[in-house]
Amino acid sequence: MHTHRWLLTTFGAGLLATLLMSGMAQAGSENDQGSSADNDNVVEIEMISNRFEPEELEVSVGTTVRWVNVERRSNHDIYFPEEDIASGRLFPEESWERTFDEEGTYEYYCQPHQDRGMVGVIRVVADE
Ligand SMILES: [Cu+2]
Repeated sequence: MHTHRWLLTTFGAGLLATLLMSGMAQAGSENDQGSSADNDNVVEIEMISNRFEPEELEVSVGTTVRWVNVERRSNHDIYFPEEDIASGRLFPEESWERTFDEEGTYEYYCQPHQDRGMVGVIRVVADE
């Protein structure tokens, strides 16, 4: 009885620690100015079939965008040439986030597949 409960607690804590650590590993370092305290404001973009889905996205200021690689094997990255911000390679099931704290148009692409049209744009508009 007691042993069983202890095991559950230990496993739970280990799982939590793993989740926390993987979350930290994924958080970008260059783009953390705004630090996304409000995590409810997250919009996802999938990387699938060498495309960003959706390719065009409009969000309000303060939104965190999360790119998720849902491919079976291909890896991709996210690169913002104007700011020289890069995610690094994302393998299947990996993700990367960026919080947008300023209005503007943010064009990006996948460096390995830019010439195949793997491009996207985020439009960040005022929060009303
Ligand atoms: Cu790609």
